[in-house]
Amino acid sequence: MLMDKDEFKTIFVNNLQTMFGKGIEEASINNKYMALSRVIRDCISKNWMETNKQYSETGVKQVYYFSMEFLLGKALDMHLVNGGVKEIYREALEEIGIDLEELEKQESDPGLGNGGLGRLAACFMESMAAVGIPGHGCGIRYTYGLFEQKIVDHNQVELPDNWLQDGYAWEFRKADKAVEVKFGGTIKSNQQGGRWVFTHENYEAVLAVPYDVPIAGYHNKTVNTLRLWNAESLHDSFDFASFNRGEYLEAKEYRSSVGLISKILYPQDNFYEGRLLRLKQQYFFVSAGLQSIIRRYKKKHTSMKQLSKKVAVHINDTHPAIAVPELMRLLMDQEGLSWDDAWKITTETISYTNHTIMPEALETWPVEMFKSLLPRMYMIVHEINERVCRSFWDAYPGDWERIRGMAVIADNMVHMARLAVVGSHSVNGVAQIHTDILKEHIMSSFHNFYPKKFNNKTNGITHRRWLLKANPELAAIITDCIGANWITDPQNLDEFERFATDKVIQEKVQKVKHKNKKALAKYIKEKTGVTVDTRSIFDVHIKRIHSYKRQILNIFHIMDLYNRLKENPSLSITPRTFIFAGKAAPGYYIAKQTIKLISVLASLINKDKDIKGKLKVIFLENYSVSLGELLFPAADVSEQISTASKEASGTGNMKFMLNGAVTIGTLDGANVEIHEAVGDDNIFIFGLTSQQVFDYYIHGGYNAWQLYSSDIRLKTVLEQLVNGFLPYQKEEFRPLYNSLLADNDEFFVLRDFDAYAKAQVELDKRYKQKNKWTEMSIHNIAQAGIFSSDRTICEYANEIWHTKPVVITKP
Ligand code: DL6
Repeated sequence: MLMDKDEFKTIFVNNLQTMFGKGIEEASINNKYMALSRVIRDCISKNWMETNKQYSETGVKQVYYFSMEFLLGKALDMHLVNGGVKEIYREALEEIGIDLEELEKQESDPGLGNGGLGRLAACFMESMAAVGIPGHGCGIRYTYGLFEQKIVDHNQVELPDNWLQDGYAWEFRKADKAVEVKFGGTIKSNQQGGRWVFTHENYEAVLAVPYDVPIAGYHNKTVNTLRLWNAESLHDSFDFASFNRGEYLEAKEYRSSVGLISKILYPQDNFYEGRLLRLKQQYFFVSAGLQSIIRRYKKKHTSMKQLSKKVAVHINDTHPAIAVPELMRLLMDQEGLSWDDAWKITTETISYTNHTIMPEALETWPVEMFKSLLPRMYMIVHEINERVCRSFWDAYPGDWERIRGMAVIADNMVHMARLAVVGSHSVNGVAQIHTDILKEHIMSSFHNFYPKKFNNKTNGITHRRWLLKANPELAAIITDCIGANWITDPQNLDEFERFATDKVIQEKVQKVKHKNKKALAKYIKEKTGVTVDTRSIFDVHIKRIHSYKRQILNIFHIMDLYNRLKENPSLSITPRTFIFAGKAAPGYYIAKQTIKLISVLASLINKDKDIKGKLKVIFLENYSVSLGELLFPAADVSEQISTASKEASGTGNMKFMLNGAVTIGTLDGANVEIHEAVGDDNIFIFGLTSQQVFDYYIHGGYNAWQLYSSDIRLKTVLEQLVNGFLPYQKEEFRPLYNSLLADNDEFFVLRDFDAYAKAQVELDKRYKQKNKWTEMSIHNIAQAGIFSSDRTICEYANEIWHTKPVVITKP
């Protein structure tokens, strides 16, 4: 990076001239943003080339992280922070009358992911570069990211997210690295020289063009690559032949159908919808990615047999599981290897992470669809299935039911999780409890058969984005107390523990929290018109809207609190601002109703003078990485209240604790490990355990009606959903009401209500002791180090990928 202010200014001004033909006076804010990005891009490019050169020269093993989603967030500020130039550039720009923050607002926030899974992939990319792991991403360059959410008349409305509209400053189109991906058609096989040769005929070919995004490390020279593939027509130039034959219109149609492949991100989180286009997207980026990996590998190696020593392919959930048969195809059909050699290399190269136990998220494809879209893939999957079923049979002779539950093809469906398990050498869950559930319940037969494959890698977040960048003033306090080592070695954050009872530090931490709350309050006012009390508890529930995440439990507690305040306006509670944000999948009716309920409730509560401003409810629209960066630093309370066993890990919980918010949560996902890290006194744990939840599922005995009838608070709030209490059409929330009573409350909201309400009373009491609360807050920050994705990435590197950090030396 350029460290000299004057040199920076000269290059910046020069960029304005060469890129836009303008001087500072005439240039628009966007011109200035682009010129600044170019300065950084050019600096990074030098390190990028050098990184690739050194990777190639040393022949170090490369990791490729295959993911359908990378929820990156904005890049400019992160580059400035990681490059250590933010203050220098801010000052330099100020000297020429430019406000850096105004330029930062110009950047679009690429929403190429739905939630936790995509954001995890982005944190991993940042950590790999920071730690020095030669790790690259492989994904899709969606023209439209996750929809933009607006709330209109209490309803979620989805608008397209045209994030590429003004261009994306951080991508490099590499047309010369394009590859062809084939769909449909037929496979002809014949024997040549004693081996089977397969030829693909009458297929539809699509051109996959990579757009590379540099991922730079923190204060080092490593720049890894995130390669996003764009689908293009093979014949983009005017096709005179087809025009002459009168087929021009058809050709145009082909072009638009090809473009569709990388056009949209499917907006479901933890939910699988078996669309043909989705399967096409999966094969498209996996095939393109693997082809380019093999092409690169072959530049240095003549035998494919060393592939797993030089390359690790990691698949982020089952979405890229087609990598198993595709790598087999490339090794056998293209490279001429035998089945056995190809299988050994494939399984040694690929590893798989499972991110959910929700049955509705498990991917299975109808055999007919799979076979006609990907005929060669089907042949290979069929053969894999035959072979693994034979080995299952040897282990469990006669146990048909078990084998049916493990077969890759069963009941006329291709089971992608099973394909991922059999085709990889490592299968991991994302928090200890989740891995245990995989081993003991969801994948117990596989665990029994392949005990050594299963392992846990608890998720993490990049503390550089989520603390150093998002909450710079808290970061500065920490650095003043314990030095800056925590930035590269986050476990050092635990040294901050000894300041937990230091009154001076407590006061500083309180001041920063209050400042962050003021910034959020300002944003809330701008967006919703509601004034919130910055001395109230900021109780924040931000994540996808999903029944298992139980936003409804939070809402019921708010309704009950409101009822009690109406009955007794002088009730002694600490004023509370309940803040929600999150998107609902467009076709997920109950989730959309949940948003509507929050919004309607907010309109009722926020204008009720009787409760003297003690309660406010806010729904912030369009939750994104950028909005998260405003919300986490301002939160006092982190709501992590999913039904135990359902949330694989959660990562929002880690972002909150890192910023000093205290968790109220169930023993689910990584909450369990957060609880272990901070101890009973620094977290509010309540509710059913996952064992109790499983007991209900297995033995029955849950009766929502009984809970409704025996708890007057529950009876009241449930009736308020349907008796005209809410300022909306009376029957609007009947389906929600029915899901809790007629359908017997699948996620145990009623069962956990009492425990949740009690935990909230305890929380309120503790918040009143200001310094005690801050002490809790500091404990949380100090124990957040183990939840850094640097730790997670090192575990993946050591235990799964078997690769080591590399120090990139000066060009
Ligand atoms: O592992 C990242 C993230 C976890 O933190 C969440 O708990 C989990 O719900 C999420 N899983 C998915 C699964 N989607 N699919 N398939 O998003 O992963």
